[in-house]
Parts: sequence; C-alpha cells; structure tokens
Amino acid sequence: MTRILPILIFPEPRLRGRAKPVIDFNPSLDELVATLLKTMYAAPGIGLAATQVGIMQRVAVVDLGEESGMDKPLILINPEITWRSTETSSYEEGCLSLPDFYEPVSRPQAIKLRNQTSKGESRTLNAEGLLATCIQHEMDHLDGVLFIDYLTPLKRNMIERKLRKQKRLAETL
Ligand code: GNR
Ligand code: NI
Repeated sequence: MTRILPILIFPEPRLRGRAKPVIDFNPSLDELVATLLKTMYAAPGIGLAATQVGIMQRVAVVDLGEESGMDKPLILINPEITWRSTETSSYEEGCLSLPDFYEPVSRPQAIKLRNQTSKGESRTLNAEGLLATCIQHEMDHLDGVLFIDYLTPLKRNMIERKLRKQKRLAETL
C-alpha cells in the first residue's frame, strides 16, 4: 500500500542533510518511488526529492504535467550532472519545503545527466528549460541545498525569518 508522507518544512535539520547513494536495487526502491510520486501529486508539486520526506537516499521524481509534453514522470536515482550549458535561464522557483515563497533563480539552461533505473541500469538524459531547472532543484535537495541559498542575503533572511515565525506559531497552537 502506497502512502502519502508529510513533507518537511524549513527550518528542519533533515532538509540540510546529504542523501546517500542507492546501492540496493531491490523492490523496496519501487515502493519508495511510488510513495514519492503519490506525495508529489497530492501536494501538488512538479518535483519531490526523498530528502523532503526525511528519507536520505538519492532518489527524486519530476513531473511537469501532460501540457509540457511529458507522458510519464521522470524518476531520478543516483543522478549525476555530466555537462552544464554556460547559458543560463531564470525561472520563478517554488518549493514544497518553503511554502508560498516564489523567487527567480538562475541556473544552467541545459544539462546532461547520468541516471539509474530502479533495476540499477545506467541511463543518460538531456534536459533543458523548466525540466533542467526542476532536475537541478531536486538534485540540490539531495545535497541539502534549497533555492533560497541562491538569493540575496536580504531576500533569503526575510523568507527564513517568516518561516521560523510560522513554525513558532504552529507550535503554540
Ligand atoms: O512544485 C514545485 N515547483 C517548482 C517550480 C519551479 C522550480 C522548481 C519547482 S520544484 C517544486 C516542488 C519541490 O519543492 N520540489 O523539490
Ligand atoms: Ni523543493
């Protein structure tokens, strides 16, 4: 049975942890992927990293939706960027772990990627535009990096302060 897991919200120490490579390609990996997909669609979001549900393994999912021309979700297992374009592009990024904050972030416009299937087979993948941005955003989560890390200290501090305050308020309820 696939369950929806609660998504960790900043400030949460596990969001800053580094996820470990998947080494056992057993059926429980498909379970984890199914859980991430269900949690992402329920949120809803266009990506989700295992880190965001407190599972410190290098697994993430991305689905930009049918309108984008994606017919199925992208499953990332031990993803590694092998090439980045020098050209960058900027998108308004949001994050399920930083709810209700959206800021433009500049990243390489196109990337090449090494990835693994849930059976452990190696694959390569090219991505550009919003897909490239989303893959980089998810891979950052696996290294404990959040999109606010790319903002000016002023913007970043403002968002961090508001989220800390929200957490304090939630705890006094
Ligand atoms: O739902 C999400 N939208 C989004 C928009 C622009 C760039 C990245 C993203 S990913 C985000 C979901 C999320 O937090 N994934 O980690
Ligand atoms: Ni995110």
